Amino acid sequence: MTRAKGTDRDLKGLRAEIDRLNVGLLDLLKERADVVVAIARLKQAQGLDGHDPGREEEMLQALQARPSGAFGPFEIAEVFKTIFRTSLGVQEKTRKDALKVRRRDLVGPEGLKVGNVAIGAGRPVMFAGPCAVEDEEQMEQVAAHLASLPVPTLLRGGAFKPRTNPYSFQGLREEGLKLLQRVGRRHGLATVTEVLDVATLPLVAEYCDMLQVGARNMYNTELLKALGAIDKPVLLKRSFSATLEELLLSAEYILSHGNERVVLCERGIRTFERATRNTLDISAVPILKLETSLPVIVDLSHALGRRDIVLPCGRAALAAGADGIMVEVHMAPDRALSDGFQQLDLPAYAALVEGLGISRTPVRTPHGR
Ligand code: PRE
Ligand code: MN
Repeated sequence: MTRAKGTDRDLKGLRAEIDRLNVGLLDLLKERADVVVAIARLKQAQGLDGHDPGREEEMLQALQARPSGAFGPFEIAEVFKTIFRTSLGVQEKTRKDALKVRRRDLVGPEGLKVGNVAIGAGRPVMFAGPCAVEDEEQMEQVAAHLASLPVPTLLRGGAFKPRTNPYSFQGLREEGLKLLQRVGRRHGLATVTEVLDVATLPLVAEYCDMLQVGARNMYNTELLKALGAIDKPVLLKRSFSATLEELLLSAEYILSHGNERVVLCERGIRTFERATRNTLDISAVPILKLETSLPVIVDLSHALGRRDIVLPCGRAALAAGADGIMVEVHMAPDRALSDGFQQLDLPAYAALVEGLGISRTPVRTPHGR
């Protein structure tokens, strides 16, 4: 009895000693992690990889060569391999935190201005217009209708069209750019159009207010770098096979080359589902908002590829925190030269705007900032 009590007391005392050592070890591990962060920053600045198996092996051998009593080479390897593995996590977090795209101050409360429209200022914005710029009459009719509605709107329209089929209509090119600019100005609408490559970038930038990088070009790093060097806002669409991390890194290309005026666009990803053209990833909106302060919009037309569900999906996008909605509009979709099946006619567009309630939406505090 007396002996057992004594053992209890010894055990308690020893455990107290372990508790003290645990705290000491943890403090040392934290101190070590701080040094790993400093090393990670240095390596990143030099473009070096975080993982260095050679260095790990060297450290392990040096540690295992020390006399260590009950804590033999095997135990040393077990513990330090775990420490090295956690270092990789620390390095990855350091790399992510250093990205410009993750800054919380990229867009202030006044939003990102394109012409007279403020994107991400608390009131959703419409990006509307035909899939492709076709002729003066088409652009005039669509633009006049858009301008007649009481919502902040940018006029979209493709002049260079990246079509899947090389025999499909490829766009009016420079003539289309001029037309888009002329009609946009006539109706006081800022314009957005797609740029396909570095070669045509100066031409496209000359005529439009915002440049769109299409889903097919999200991985075109040379184009992204070139867009970083110009003084025009960029609408960056997510590729149909891109993770959100990849989309953010594409944005980082533009930001790191000097242009911080970027808007991200979710436009559906490819899945096995065939009921829609792509699968609208609503979760992309709040996730992107957590990761970056860049505005985020949703392209309903290319995500869905059908007209009958644009309103509920548009409402979902806005409820998820989207700063705007893109939708294709044509006065006669059946006669459209591209994507006719998904374009809204003028009354359907007016009904969508009404249904989304944007004209009544009061200015609110932007989500996630
Ligand atoms: C460290 C981290 C990861 C590498 O694989 C090797 C070593 C470590 O934890 O000690 C530090 C580090 O990045 C380095 O020494 O280069
Ligand atoms: Mn289209």
